This record gives sequence, structure tokens and C-alpha cells, in this order.
Amino acid sequence: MLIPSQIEMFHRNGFLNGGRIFNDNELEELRADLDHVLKKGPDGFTPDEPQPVLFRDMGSRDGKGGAHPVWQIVNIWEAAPAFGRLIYHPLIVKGISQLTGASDLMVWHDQIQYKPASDGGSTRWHQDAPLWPIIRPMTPVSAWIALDDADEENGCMWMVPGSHKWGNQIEFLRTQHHLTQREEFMDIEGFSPQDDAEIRTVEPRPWPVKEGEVSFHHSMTWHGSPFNRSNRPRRAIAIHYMTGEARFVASGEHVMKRFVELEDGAPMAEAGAHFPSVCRNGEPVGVPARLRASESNEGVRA
Ligand SMILES: O=C(O)CCC(=O)C(=O)O
Repeated sequence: MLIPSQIEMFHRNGFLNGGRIFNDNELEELRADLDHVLKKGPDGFTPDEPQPVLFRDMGSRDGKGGAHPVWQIVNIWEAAPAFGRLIYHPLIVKGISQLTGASDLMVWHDQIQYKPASDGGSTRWHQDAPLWPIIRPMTPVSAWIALDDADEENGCMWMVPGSHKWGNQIEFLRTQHHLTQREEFMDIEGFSPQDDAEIRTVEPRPWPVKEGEVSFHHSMTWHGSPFNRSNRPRRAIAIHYMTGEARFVASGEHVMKRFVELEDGAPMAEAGAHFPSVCRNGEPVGVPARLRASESNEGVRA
């Protein structure tokens, strides 16, 4: 459970470190499942086996792996048992419920972002919600879990405090896509927050997160992460959650759209199995029996 001062800090800044929630064994299990998926690679899944929705290098034009890769795996929860359980983690789910004030939550999607040692690329400054035009309102909150210590050297995320209250600034942020290195990541220029904004200065700051800790960020918070030039990998997963109020916007495009068979404006709570419900009436639903640890020796390790 988050305490009131943490919730207050989240609402002021737009992000929060929720502390360590995994022990070494649990972390090892997540890393092992991730390593297994990485070894299989984007083309390693047969059509009849559970697999992620997307597996690509965000840093290269064809997604197949360039000089400075950022490996993005969307919905690893569908392909690997440890991640299948992770999306239901009661501390994560309860935290999201507290931060959104929502009693009903569904998974929107997850994504691994893996920056290999030495040459891992950057994730440019952005806000999440404007990149998700098939759901409204823009209220989701994400949990970001570090599978390795993420710090300035290996490309931790950077955040801009207060930016979640500055509206949709995705077009402005696109003008900052030349900022890719740690030394330049703070050099955002050309934006002044509204006079009545709670925080009125643009002060990007590195946001280190230790392995096993969960960090939360609002879907309108400005964030990104520079190159990994260290000799350590940077593995992490973001789980993006929707609140019960989320509705489908049929005119938008998104990689998850092909799984939504709803009328425009229908509740995303009715979107089906790719968007599991994880919290009902304020209570985490818990890990479904079929995914509990003792029964999880199938799936990706097969
Ligand atoms: O992992 C990163 O560096 C970026 C993740 C991100 O953009 C997100 O979680 O919304």
C-alpha cells in the first residue's frame, strides 16, 4: 500500500518510486523468462505457441536490430509465465488503484524495453497517452519495474516533474528527438508551462530505479531514456493499465487495435482476453489458478 504522502508526491510530480517489491528469486525468475524470449528472438515463435504481440528493435528502421538497439517486446505477459503472473501483482495493482483512484483496472498492454550493454539506444522524450489514440480518457498510470539497476550510466528513464499537468505536448516533444545521449538529455528547449501550472519550470531529471523496485508514472508525464553506454544491460518492463472508465476510440491506430472488436465508444472493459481485468471494486483479483507458480512449467520454457 502506498501512504498518503507518496500519493501526494505522485500527483504533484507525475511519477513515484513505490519501493522494492521483488526478492532475488522472483527477479531471477523474471530475468530467466525474459532471457528465454530474447534468445528465441522475433522470429523464434511458431504460430501455435503463445507469443508476444510485438518484438522489434525500436532503434532501427526495419525493427530487426540496428547499431543501437532498444528491444521492445509488447505483451510478454502472453508468452512467458513469470510475466503472466506479474501483471496481477497485488502491490502493483493496488498502487495503480490508489494513484488513479479507480476501483476497476484492466491491463492495456505491457512492454519490455531492453537496452543491451555498450550500445543500447535511446527512447526519445514522449508522453504515453497521445501515442495511445484508441483509448480515452487519457488517464492511465503505468508501473515500470527494473530488472537490473537502472541508473544514469545504463540509460535509466528521465522525467519532467509536473509535466503531466501541461496537456498534450507530443508535437513539441517530437522537436526534441535529437536528444539521445545522457549528457544532452536535460537540454529540452522551447517550452514554457502555462502561467497557472502547479510546476512552471521544465527541469528534466534522471530517474534511477533499483532492480526489483517499481516506479509509477502518469501517462501524460514527459519521459524518455538515453543511450546505454555502460557495460551493463538495462532490462525493464512497463505495464500500462487502463481504468474502468476507458473507452474505445475506433478512429485511432495502435498495435493492440487488432484485438479490439468493439463499437466506437464502448467500454474497454468489454474488450476481452488480451486486456485482462486485474482489479475489481478496489481489490486486486489475484493471479489466476492456471498461472500460479506450481503450474507454470509450461509455456515459454517448453
Ligand atoms: O523503459 C524506458 O526507457 C521507457 C519506457 C516508457 O516509455 C514507458 O514505460 O512509458
